[in-house]
Amino acid sequence: MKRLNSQLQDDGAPMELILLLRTLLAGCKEISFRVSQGALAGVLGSTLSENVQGETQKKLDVISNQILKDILSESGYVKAISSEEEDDVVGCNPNGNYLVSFDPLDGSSNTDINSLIGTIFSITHAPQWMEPDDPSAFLQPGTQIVAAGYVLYGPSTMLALTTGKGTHLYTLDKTHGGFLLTTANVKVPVQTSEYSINASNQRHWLGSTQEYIADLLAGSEGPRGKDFNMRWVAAMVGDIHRVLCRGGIFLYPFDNREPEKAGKLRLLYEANPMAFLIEQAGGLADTGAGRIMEVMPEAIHQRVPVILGSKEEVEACLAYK
Ligand code: AFP
Repeated sequence: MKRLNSQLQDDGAPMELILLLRTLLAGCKEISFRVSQGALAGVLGSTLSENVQGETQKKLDVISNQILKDILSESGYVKAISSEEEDDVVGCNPNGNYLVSFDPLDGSSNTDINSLIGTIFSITHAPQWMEPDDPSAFLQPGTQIVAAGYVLYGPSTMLALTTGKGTHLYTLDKTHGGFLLTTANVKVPVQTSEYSINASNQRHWLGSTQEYIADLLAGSEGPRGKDFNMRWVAAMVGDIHRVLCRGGIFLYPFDNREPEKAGKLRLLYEANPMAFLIEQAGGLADTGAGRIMEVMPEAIHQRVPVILGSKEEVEACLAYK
């Protein structure tokens, strides 16, 4: 099986980006080990602190964030990082050529129930004009991303990665610590009968979302003329991995609980990297008002509504106004 380096070289990735990705993934391998230790290593449960999102931090959130912050800041390749777990950007090497945004442990509400969690990351070029702690440099649309992916800490540790030449899936061979290519150029089926949404928020959705989901629920007796199935992992990495592997539509749409927040998911380190992976696999990724990757960020923790997955199903959803 092909190793990660070989695929990245075939895709024309510059050597410095390959070295940065290897560094980031070395951190993810350590996170994979810490996660696998679970209760044996005393890493479960919550801390007494909240992050900038107002969420109680899990011990593994803090551990994962520190691992990535340390390994990236020491690498020399990175000018600054932005993390879900950091209020502000963290300046690294003033001469670094890349910016890295990441959610160190997505789905952390799943840590204490041994369910799916993962790391999501997005890499852009660092503008030469920026000071290392200048957040404005991160306010680039998703179309500027040079590499994006996630590492899923599941029964096997898997990497989904794109550098703009397709989306490839790799599996960590823990015998020698390498990520081996297990699916090249994965493609999202254009049609699906599977949707993914937290249905407990139904009363808060916009009317168009309520109508769309109601028609899915009506199944073969309704206007769609076929039955649908539903899945919700409560970890974006798990739901998106399923969509990449067998199709589907994933929605975390705008809802009225906190109208000042456009949705729950964060643009820089959740929505954009997943949108890049899905688009490179032939799917669509939209906010409901336009392509996710064309949103011009206004803040590093900005949230956006997310509707992404199988092309024809996303188009069907967007037709509800
Ligand atoms: P946590 O990391 O706080 O568990 O949030 C995970 C997440 O950002 C995303 O991965 C899930 O799709 C979504 O939130 C789940 O949200 P609900 O808990 O509202 O279903």
